[in-house]
Amino acid sequence: KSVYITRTVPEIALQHLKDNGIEYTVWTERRHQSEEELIPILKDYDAIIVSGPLKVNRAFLEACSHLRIVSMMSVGYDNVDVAAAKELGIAVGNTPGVLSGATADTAFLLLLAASRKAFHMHKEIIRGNWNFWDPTANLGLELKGKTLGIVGLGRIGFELAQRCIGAYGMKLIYHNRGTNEEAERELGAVRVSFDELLQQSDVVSVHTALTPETKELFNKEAFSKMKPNAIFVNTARGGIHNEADLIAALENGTIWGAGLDVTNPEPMAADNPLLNMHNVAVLPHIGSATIDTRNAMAAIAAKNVIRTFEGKALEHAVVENIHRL
Ligand code: 8YV
Repeated sequence: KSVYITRTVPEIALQHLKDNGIEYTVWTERRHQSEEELIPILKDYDAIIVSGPLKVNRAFLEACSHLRIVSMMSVGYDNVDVAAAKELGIAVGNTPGVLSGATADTAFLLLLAASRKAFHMHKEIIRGNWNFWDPTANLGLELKGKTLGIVGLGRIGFELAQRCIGAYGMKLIYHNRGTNEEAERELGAVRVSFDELLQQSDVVSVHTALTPETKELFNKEAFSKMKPNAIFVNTARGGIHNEADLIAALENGTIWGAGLDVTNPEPMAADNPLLNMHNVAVLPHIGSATIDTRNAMAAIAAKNVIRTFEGKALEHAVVENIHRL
């Protein structure tokens, strides 16, 4: 049994595979392998551990139908055709839960950075522009008692809300398909329509998956319904906002600021106008990038492979292993 790993992963994943007598190959070059390039290679493998933007679509899965599992080292699986995997009997695993705290921290960091223009100020010092100030310069916004609106309130949103409530006593409203009873009970969350959320929130943070329904959900129309003092935070997927519309909304003062860990496309070009805006904080998709969290994700991704080969149910299944013993 052998596994192909599309990028360098924490050692713990390799250790788990070794301990279970599973051979592996890790692609260590610092470039993304295309789907076409991978298909002929994968004929010799029974499993793949995926991190990054590989398009695991129907054509890819059909060409690699000898794979028994696509093990995502991520919570997101928007790049995987789940229906096709199911039809072809290929399991799909992911790594939810363990990355919620780190991702919520990233959203909180971006929110604070955008509200106080921190990244811009930092660049100003480096540019040699800290020559003078007056009491009306460099002013940001405070978060105390304001309203946090979460679109897609699940585990990550819950942890962000805990931070915002604990630090600033923020009120929590959310827009989900269903009710999040735990958040209503423990955090006093109130479920509202998407439009109500846009109109009432001082901070709008996105934590939903990228799906056909959420693709470019944040467009010109949505931004126009937000408060002029609102901050938009996206740590989910860049495809959920329309980037040209976001840039226009920030330039026109339709909204006040933005904190982005995800962009569209990724990587972002160095001349993107978002990088030179006062009230915008951008990070290069580091939501889950802590040593602890990436170790935990790597361990689950490896265990999902091992469990598939053992004929057992996955630790975390998007599509369950049908060859269970
Ligand atoms: C990482 C992520 O970018 O979990 C996700 O959905 O986007 C992130 O954790 C990455 O996929 C790590 O491999």
